[in-house]
Amino acid sequence: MTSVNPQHCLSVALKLVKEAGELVRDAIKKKKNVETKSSVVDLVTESDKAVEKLLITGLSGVFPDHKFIGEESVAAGEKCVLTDEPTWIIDPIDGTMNFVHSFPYTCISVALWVNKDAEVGIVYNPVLEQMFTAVKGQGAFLNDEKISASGQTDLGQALVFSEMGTSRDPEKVDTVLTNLTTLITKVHGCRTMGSAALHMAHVAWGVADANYTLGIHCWDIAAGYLLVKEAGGVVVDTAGGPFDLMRRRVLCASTQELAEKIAKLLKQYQPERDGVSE
Ligand code: LIP
Repeated sequence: MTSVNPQHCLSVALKLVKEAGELVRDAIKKKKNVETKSSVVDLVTESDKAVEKLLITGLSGVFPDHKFIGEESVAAGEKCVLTDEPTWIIDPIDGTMNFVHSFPYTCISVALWVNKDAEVGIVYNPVLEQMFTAVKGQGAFLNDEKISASGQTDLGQALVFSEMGTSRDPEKVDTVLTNLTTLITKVHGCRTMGSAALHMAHVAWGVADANYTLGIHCWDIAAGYLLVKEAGGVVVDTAGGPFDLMRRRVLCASTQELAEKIAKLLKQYQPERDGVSE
């Protein structure tokens, strides 16, 4: 089994993520060059590309044998393959739509997975200066203070986050709206803030009780997965079964009981897996 020194990996990645954060904090105030990818609302800017380059260059300089899955590298044609090898999974700007609008709910998401399990997770909102970190087995932290999931089990008292997504496929859009219609009268509140990684970080923080998204990519949720688990929450498939990072479906919650209650209510949707063409 391949092994890494997770604390060393965390400290190397943290330094680079803070550097990248300065770039995002500066760029969010300025005019952006926006391009579209899979749909007219799937956006990329020069900052997404610059942050990904900074992170991959910096990490591969220290860890030359490690592999990478980066959102913008995959968009540019790189393979999206998760093996047992140490693999950094990077979303340089999660919440690009928010970033484009200068809405300060956007983040850098960096995770290290080894043997197909998460070892390190970082989600950083550089605008609000919120640094969420986790190392497997060592808890989850916000700006170095330990955080915990809320422990909520009551659906009627739960604040539930979800995402609209960037697909405009009618079946997908219908699924998103059906699920909101189902949940709105059963939960305390529904929120959709525009960054799946931050949603998961907020479940870990205990200020949201659950988050689900259908059609999400591995780079949006690879770090949030570890944050939620290390904060005492659960991460499962949207139908309630075991979580599969490449399946593009995630449901996380403060408790197993709450996750099960939400999973039972959700209409399901299965997009093409990440890395399916490999
Ligand atoms: C986006 C996420 C958002 C999700 C979109 C998309 P990007 O990531 O922030 O939560 O709904 O489908 O994946 O493109 O901003 O990194």
